[in-house]
Amino acid sequence: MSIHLTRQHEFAVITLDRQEALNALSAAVLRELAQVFDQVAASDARALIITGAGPKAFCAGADIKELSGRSLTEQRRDVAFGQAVLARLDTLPMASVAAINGYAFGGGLELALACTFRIAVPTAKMGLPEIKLGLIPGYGGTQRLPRAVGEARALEMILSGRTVEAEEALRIGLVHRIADGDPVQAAIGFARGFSGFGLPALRLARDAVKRALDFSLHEGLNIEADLNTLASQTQDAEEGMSAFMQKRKPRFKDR
Ligand code: DAK
Repeated sequence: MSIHLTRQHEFAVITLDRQEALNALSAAVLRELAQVFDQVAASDARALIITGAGPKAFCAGADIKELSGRSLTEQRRDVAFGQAVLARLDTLPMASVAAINGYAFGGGLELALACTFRIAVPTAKMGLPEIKLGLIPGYGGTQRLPRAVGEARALEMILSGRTVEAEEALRIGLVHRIADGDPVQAAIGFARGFSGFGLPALRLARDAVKRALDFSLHEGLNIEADLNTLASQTQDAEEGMSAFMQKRKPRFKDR
């Protein structure tokens, strides 16, 4: 197994562990990841942390050794499968945090971009270098990077394939924080900033924001109105507002 699923306190932690290939995403790893996401979805974890094993890499991308020599149909099928696996992160009941502990290139950065949040160690190096291989990103990079950092910066990063260091990544909004110490512990600390709230409201808020750029402002506002209405019907909303009025801490039950 190249993927380990563990529990740290109330959090699920996925560790990519193919250190001999800098945790590159082979087809087998992607299949394992899909299964592990299902396990996380069925668990009571308050958030998911994803990291890489070893001192060097979060994930050095798709496994380059597997990328050539396949038919058009096979390539198209595989790229669609990889996209679907990463898109699953948006449908998990809980938010996800990429704890970027080293290199995050190509598919590795795309995995991090598919997470709700990203935290990087000060020495992390990130980029979408596919252009140097005569390729372009295939696991969502051309779509999620501009949503994170804007079209101008995304075009520059993708067309040059250049490496971005942690400080720049923070400045341009590619990562949310730089880890002070162990990246998984930093990600857990970050997740504690939201993990006590009710999962339904967290999920609805994430969905509303994630869908914002897919629609016009008018349509987006309609989506927000619908999701806001859904949130207002939960028991957690009842509890949150009662607790406020009774000047006590709310006890959310994820209902
Ligand atoms: N795939 C396979 N093996 C990799 C790898 C990768 N992405 N990255 C590193 N490795 C392997 C190396 O080959 C080496 O193995 P051995 O030669 O020792 O057997 C081992 O990991 C250690 O790597 P290095 O010796 O190179 O380590 P360094 O510290 O010197 O350099 C590095 C670290 C991260 C700078 C370097 O390894 C590197 O540049 N790696 C490649 C990074 C990269 O270009 N990543 C983007 C991959 S492209 C598609 C689906 C998806 C995609 C495209 C198409 N379809 C289904 C159509 C997406 C593509 C990508 O993600």
